[in-house]
Amino acid sequence: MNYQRSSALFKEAQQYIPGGVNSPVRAFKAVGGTPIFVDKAKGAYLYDVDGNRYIDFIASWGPLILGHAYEPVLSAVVDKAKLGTSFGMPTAIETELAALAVSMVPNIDQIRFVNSGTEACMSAIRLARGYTGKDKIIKFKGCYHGHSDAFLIQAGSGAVTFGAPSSPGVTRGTAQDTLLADYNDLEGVLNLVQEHRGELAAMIIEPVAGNMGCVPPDPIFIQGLRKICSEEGILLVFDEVMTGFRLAAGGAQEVLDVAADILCFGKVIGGGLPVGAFAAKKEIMRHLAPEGPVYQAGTLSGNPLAMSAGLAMLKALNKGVTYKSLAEKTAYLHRGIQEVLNRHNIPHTINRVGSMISVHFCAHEVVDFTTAAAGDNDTFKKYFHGMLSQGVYLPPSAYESYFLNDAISYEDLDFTIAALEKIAPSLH
Ligand code: HOZ
Repeated sequence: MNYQRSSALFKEAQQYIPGGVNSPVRAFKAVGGTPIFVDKAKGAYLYDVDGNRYIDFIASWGPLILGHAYEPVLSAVVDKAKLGTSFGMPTAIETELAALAVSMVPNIDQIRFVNSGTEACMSAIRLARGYTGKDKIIKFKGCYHGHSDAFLIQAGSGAVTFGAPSSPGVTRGTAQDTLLADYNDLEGVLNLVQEHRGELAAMIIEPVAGNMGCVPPDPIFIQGLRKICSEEGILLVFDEVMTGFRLAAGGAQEVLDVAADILCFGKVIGGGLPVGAFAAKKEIMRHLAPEGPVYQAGTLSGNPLAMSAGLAMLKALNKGVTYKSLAEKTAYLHRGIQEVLNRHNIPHTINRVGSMISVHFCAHEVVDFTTAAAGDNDTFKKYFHGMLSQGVYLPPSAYESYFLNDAISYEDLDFTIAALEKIAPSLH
């Protein structure tokens, strides 16, 4: 494939934008080479500025569940834009989307819209602290909850990909209020809770992790967290930025049958536009300004274009048919990849939940950050570039989950599996 125009654009971008990108994972640093610059996308396919076509397995990191440039979302945004793009005043569509989200997600009465998943998680923790009057939180190693200070401690995603899981710039004071536990280690959480009894406001977790690859929770672990939080008066916060409206209409809570106290959303709830949200029962949400004292605000929050995209997306997903089809396609991909890698004797572990899946180049199970980090990154690099050269776009980091979209057809999946068959000999 020819990446000439992408290379030229990347060079120019680096002059004006740090690292040439507006979010680190995009820079391809973990896999080497030049990031491809997107020209356009439709359905399952991305087209770069050099005219190459790729089957897209990241779907803008999750939100495009029904594929790129999905018609109902497009027309909703275009129609809305003609009526004005931002007011900083209330609009009816905010309530419409809020009511629909509340009807789809278990265990919430109210929702507040913000502009990104980062904002959602940051605000959720402030609310939890304001509600409980406690300062400390527990987060899990390898989980990523956006880039606000309290979470950039042993974070996953780009933070770990670029060797800064605990970022400079986060003060010692902030860091000491974030306690760390291992994903899927209930015993470790119990010890931490005992050690800090009476100090903990919240426990925040990706109920299915997607920022150390895809890592499912052990049912005993996730149910155990619920029990500990209820017994100790700690709020359980599910970061459903990736899983919300993707794994099921009711997100991970529905799939895992575990109730959280505060839910964080992003990506999907904006149909691919910049939206985040956090939600809980009234008893908790009434502590939020202007009703209560916990402050949170934003001029672009509830932006009409973003709300219209989110509303069109959730209406489509609420019909419920997509989830079965997506899970079946993802299972088909899983089997196909597994067969090829087995045939070529390439050690691997594949994790999958619904339409989230990741391939780890190791022979052991991947259940937490330590086991995810022990994958063979050299093989991953060859795999990523090999697939890219065949027209398959995968996450450019071993620490990210793939997200399938329902525009991907079985022909696309066969093409992807055949691409892997072609490059498999080079993975040794
Ligand atoms: N943190 C995102 C994936 N987990 C990547 C965002 C981006 O680079 O667009």
